[in-house]
Amino acid sequence: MDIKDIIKPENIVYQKTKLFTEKPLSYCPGCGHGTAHRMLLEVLEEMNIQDKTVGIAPVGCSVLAYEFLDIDMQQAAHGRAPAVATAVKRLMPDKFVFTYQGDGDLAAIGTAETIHACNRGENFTMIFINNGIYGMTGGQMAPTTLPGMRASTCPFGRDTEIMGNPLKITELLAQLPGVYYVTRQAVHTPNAVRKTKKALRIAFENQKLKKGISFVEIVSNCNSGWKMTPNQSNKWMEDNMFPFYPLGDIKVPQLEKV
Ligand SMILES: Cc1ncc(C[n+]2csc(CCOP(=O)(O)OP(=O)(O)O)c2C)c(N)n1
Ligand code: SF4
Repeated sequence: MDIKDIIKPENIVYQKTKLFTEKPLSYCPGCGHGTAHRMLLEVLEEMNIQDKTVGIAPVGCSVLAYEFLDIDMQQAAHGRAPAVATAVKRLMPDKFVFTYQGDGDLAAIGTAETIHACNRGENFTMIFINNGIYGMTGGQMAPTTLPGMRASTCPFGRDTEIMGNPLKITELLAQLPGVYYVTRQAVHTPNAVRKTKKALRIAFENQKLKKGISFVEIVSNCNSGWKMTPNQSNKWMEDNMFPFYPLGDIKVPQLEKV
């Protein structure tokens, strides 16, 4: 039987969103970045806001996000995405603006930009991919590296006596008055993917209502940096990352009286 006889429109139940470009993703097989991209694009498509959205790409493995997402994108220097997003949103308030950043980008190099944009209550969406290390540059320790977790700059595991404690930046940001909605999700199982998509939808709906920062952390794997197979890394993430970074909503707005 010819493949064309199988792939008929009526047989297709799931396919690549048209908001992905034709560029093959540069991520390692098994990495959560690609799934996170897809969920983001599905939400933009379902809200029909793809022509009104500007994404700010980071430095890190997702530096090339502008090659993969077929929407308007601006690349920012490492850690500066929230500052660039502030300018874009203020100059074009009718646009939907989001940042997409790793933990090295958002919680280390861009700590100041992150905290101040959140504290000011800028009206955009922040997507934070936390894989516990600096993926792109070879798996160095990040502020998010767990106690005892191995990284290329702490090959015997993070010793908090010497290297300090991990930073739960998401909980910290939730304390700030300019931050409206904070949630921590994952993309390693179909159920987790569904919840992430719902969270991203809420975040963009909040932006429509001009509510301030909506912050979606996605705890993710870096199977290459962790030196594991994709399956091992997902299991390791469940056993080690989730107890320290529990999934679920952290700050949910109270229902407003109508
Ligand atoms: C100011 C600055 N410092 C350091 C670097 C080098 N650098 C590029 S990517 C990267 C790590 C990125 O890690 P992360 O943000 O966690 O993203 P991931 O690759 O894990 O997705 C670093 C340190 C840089 N480009 N600019
Ligand atoms: S190095 Fe890690 S974060 Fe980067 S693409 Fe590979 S698995 Fe993903």
